[in-house]
Amino acid sequence: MSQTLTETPERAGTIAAVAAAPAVTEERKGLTKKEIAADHPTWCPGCGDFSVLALYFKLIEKRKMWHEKITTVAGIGCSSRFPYFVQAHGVHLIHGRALPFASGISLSRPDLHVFVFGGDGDAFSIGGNHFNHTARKNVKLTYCVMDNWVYGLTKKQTSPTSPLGFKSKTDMWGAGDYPINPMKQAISAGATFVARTTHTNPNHVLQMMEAAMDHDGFSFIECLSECVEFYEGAFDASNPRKGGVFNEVPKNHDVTDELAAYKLAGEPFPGYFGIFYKNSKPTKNAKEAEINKSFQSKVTGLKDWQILQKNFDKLK
Ligand SMILES: Cc1ncc(C[n+]2csc(CCOP(=O)(O)OP(=O)(O)O)c2C)c(N)n1
Ligand code: SF4
Ligand SMILES: [Mg+2]
Repeated sequence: MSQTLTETPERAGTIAAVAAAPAVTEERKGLTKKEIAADHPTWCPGCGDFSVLALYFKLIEKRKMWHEKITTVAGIGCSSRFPYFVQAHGVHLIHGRALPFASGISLSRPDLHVFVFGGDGDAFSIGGNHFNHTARKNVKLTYCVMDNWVYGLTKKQTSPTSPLGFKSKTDMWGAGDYPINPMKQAISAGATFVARTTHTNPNHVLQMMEAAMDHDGFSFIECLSECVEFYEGAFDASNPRKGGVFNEVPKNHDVTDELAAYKLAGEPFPGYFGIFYKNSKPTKNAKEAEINKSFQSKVTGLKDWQILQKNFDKLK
């Protein structure tokens, strides 16, 4: 015969002991890198994605986030393997669909800050549609695109950010399609925080991640992240250690000036690094919360099935 757990004397004893235990008053310590790191990343040695992951760990440590508050979502690609390597809640979703899934988490769990990581292919090819719509809806989450100007996982195809003339398995004679400009696209789609950084400048990446996390709205970071296997040297011109230049956004740039941000985004490579655009407008989260509140006030005291029935009745 089956017996419920509470019927056993041992279980009853445990429940009583837990109830009698004094409240834990000790302040909770932040996580260490060892506690956040999961599997060993399967990226190629030297891949830029390693730095981005290391800086995400730093952010978690610095901001004292605990396991149950960390949510990392990604699509498909080398960069999108990200959640596997973080010892916390995470989703490795289907190609290009990370943002709608992450939006659902963000809207239903206001106590979390959702981070989405992914590649240029995932973000701007198959997921291009979702990128525009999540930006315009101003869903509160941070989207960090690890842009390597190529499809890495599938071994070198032209991506939407590959420059003209880039030779790949899909463009043996060189890419002929004009690349998109992720910064321009983010600004024009309505993102309320738009920043650019590069994996070769760790302090800067962390700074951008922190600012993005603190932003109440859709925050987008384009993080250059070199694919050493299929696009070696792509970003040398932005790396002072390789003879390039790392120019920060000019101090007098007004981040609330959309047109100025757009112009900054149009500068030829290596361009500028930092926050291009930041503005404040009501988030999808705040609007939905308002709708829920007003709806709930109309159905107080009703059971779930009665609310559903009321809705169905309206459709008749
Ligand atoms: C529906 C679908 N189409 C195509 C693929 C094959 N595919 C897997 S990853 C990828 C591109 C990944 O490129 P990117 O997002 O730039 O990531 P990277 O590997 O460069 O980090 C493609 C085309 C797939 N997995 N699913
Ligand atoms: S193929 Fe490129 S993007 Fe993928 S892990 Fe290797 S270096 Fe990184
Ligand atoms: Mg890529």
